[in-house]
Amino acid sequence: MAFDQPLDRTVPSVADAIDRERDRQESTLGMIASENHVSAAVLEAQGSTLTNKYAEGYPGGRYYGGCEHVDTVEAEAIERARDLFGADHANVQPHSGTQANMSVYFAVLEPGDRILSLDLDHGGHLSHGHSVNFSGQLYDVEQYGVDPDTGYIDYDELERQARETEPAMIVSGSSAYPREFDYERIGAIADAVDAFHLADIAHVTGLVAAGVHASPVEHAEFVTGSTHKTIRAGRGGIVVCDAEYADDIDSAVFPGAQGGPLMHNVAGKAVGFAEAQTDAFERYAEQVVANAQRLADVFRERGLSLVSGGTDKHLLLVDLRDSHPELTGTEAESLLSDVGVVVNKNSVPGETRSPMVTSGIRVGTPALTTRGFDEAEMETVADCIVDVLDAPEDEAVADRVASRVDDLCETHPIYD
Ligand code: DSN
Repeated sequence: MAFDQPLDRTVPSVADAIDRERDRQESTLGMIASENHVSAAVLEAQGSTLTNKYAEGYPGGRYYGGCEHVDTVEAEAIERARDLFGADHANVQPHSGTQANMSVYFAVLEPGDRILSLDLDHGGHLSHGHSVNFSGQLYDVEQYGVDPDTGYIDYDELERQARETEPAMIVSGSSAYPREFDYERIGAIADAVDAFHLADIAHVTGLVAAGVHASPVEHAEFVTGSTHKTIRAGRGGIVVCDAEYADDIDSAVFPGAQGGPLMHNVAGKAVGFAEAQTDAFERYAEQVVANAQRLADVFRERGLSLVSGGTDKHLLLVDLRDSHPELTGTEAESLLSDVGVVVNKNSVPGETRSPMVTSGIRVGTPALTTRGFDEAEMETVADCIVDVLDAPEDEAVADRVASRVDDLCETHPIYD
């Protein structure tokens, strides 16, 4: 196998799968709230020779020679992250949001310490202490939730739980909670019980960077995020923190939780962060939220129940139990996939079905907004979704919606 041959000659099966995945992304409406499309520049950085380089350590202090160029890249990613989030310190090496969270836990907690975090069924994340994740196995986890009547976090109850359980850390942040967190209130509760506050902004990293979502940086010792959701910097994670914890976090990321950083991904972050510092990105982030709110308006008008009644950000959580009790989340996901609308099934507060079945779907706008969709087009998309859910066995409806989806995809190419 010649070293310098293109992929389609050396391993055509993989080349073909990559081509087909690109076609799939171009020819469907990607509405998984945690997904997005990175720029050609980020793709170029991530597909570069930086993947060949070992760089354990940090810029200016590595355990390997030949790091002068990756040092430049990482230093730039760090500076751009500090600027975007107004933070004293940034570590751009975590391979994912989960490993960013792991690093924060390792930095300041001992095994057995107590974490107070949002329940998974109420929108939380596995790495916030779920029993199947290292976080639930190493730490003693208490969970807070949303008010069953409003769908909003019950901060009075959270405060009561914090005072009663005296956690070492309170985690704010979520995967499927459609409202802004009151970071100031959680920070004050954490201070009152002498706990650390970790704000995991994985889903809203880009919205916080653009200033269209509240920032937790003033109210949390640690802020973690992923870099491939609402910010388009390629797959990875990040930690920002106060200066006093900089050394602890750096040691916890490397050598504590990880070995060599993925320098091609760090380069993707540097490029994506540069893009996020532009006015165009701020307009993008505003449009993400406007699109989600328009989607919510149409869903409500057409009778869907939304957890908390709507959204402050990029995602909606549709509770199908009232409007479509005959449909599970899995069935809704599958029906929509059949017409080219890609969403994910999702547990809802008070869930009675398994995580593989669920009673809800989560719908997000970051990727469609990257393709240039505006509110008027979101109305069309919303109608397409509800038409299919309302008539799951009507082939004429499915054909009409699939054709409309094709039109929308053709008029909104991603990379072409
Ligand atoms: N699995 C991601 C999501 O879809 O929200 C979070 O890590």
